Amino acid sequence: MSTLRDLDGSDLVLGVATASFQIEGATSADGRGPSIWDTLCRRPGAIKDGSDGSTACGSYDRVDEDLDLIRDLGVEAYRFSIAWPRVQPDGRGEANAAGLDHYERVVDGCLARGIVPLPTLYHWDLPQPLEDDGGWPARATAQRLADYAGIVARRLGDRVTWWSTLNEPWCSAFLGYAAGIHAPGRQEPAAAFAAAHHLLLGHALAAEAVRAAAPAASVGIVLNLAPVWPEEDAAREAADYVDAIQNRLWLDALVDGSYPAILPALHDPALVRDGDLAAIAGSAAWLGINYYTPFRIGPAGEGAGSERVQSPRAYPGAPSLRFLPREPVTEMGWEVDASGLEEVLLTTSRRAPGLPLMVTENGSAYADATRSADGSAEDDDRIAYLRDHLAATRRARDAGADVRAYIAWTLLDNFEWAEGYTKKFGLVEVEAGTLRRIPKASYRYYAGLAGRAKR
Ligand code: GCO
Repeated sequence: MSTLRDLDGSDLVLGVATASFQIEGATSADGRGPSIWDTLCRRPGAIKDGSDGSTACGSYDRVDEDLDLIRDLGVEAYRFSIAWPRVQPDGRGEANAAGLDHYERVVDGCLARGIVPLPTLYHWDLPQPLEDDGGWPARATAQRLADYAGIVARRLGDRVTWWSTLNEPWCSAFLGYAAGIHAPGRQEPAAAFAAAHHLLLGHALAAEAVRAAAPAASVGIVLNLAPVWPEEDAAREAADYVDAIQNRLWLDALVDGSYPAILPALHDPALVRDGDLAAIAGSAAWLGINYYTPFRIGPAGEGAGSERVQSPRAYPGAPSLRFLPREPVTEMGWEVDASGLEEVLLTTSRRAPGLPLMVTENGSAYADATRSADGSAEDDDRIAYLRDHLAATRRARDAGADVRAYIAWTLLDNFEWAEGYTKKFGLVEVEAGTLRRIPKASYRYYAGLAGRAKR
């Protein structure tokens, strides 16, 4: 057994990430309750290919096979998420032992292979009964998250050091409750701002609950931050507003205990109560950054902007705007520009001095049409993306950003939310029907880098 490395910053640790709903399948096994994503998948038209998460990669029943793939890749960290509805099928009350057992197998399987486990407590699979009671716009959901976090930390806190509470709360709040593209698929701008605040409050309460159960724990949060670049002067105001919702809302609250003045909904004392911001400030011991693309903003005008980059409805209250990605773009329509990652790491390290950073997700969707003689994908474009973004991460580190880890998204081609199975981000292909894992050229490339990093 290799020895476990701590993420102490002495070198950049490489890893891979997944998320529960995207890979597990087995959505009714061992007492799992329904989540808001199971519900959204049944809504006609919500998922591009009409698919759902009931099979996904079948990872719930393939823990050892997947962890062996990670071990053979040679990386040192595995970021995965814990499905709340497996641990608390109703989102409250007693723990479901079988659900906790599953994640104990994942954690112990990591440790046995010398891999640092990096669990995320909430990657979007809210138990449906909590949505029925109001979801994230309801303040009580924040306390539910803390109760659930305490349950998990009491079981796994002796073996896990680095925890994250939420994955990309911007998506939960603004894609879930404003744009309505993600679960629960509501289009209620006021509810989205309430959700944003309760997610942050929930993070703060959950972090406290984890630390109470596991005093040595380092509890962070994972944000999808993006540089926002106005394409012309006329777009400055819109770009500033997008930046406020995408980036400043979260960082201002976590670092200073304030919300941007430009977002009046977050200055309502009925929503943001005395003491809330004081609890949120300083509640993250590290920050995870998920980066895929910069946002170039143009003013409304001739020609449709790219709705595929981001829906303007996800920025309620913004002056009218368009997203204007430049070529080259990935299959998601997202511009490829590694300098955006370097910029976001450097600006965040200045904005949040003293907080270690991790690149908790970064990756690319491509069609993988080119095949080698043995049938495996020759995904040169994904290799180039990985190479350039890893280099950008190292440049930011060399320039002084305290970046501890680079975690590639993602191990397996999986359920890509509203895009269903139509977008492939994996280093490993999952054959439809058999669920056989077939490593791509990018897996072999990353394995080469991981081997070199350890020497
Ligand atoms: C995310 C998501 C991933 C997505 C990835 C590509 O946190 O945004 O964690 O689940 O699959 O970002 O869209």
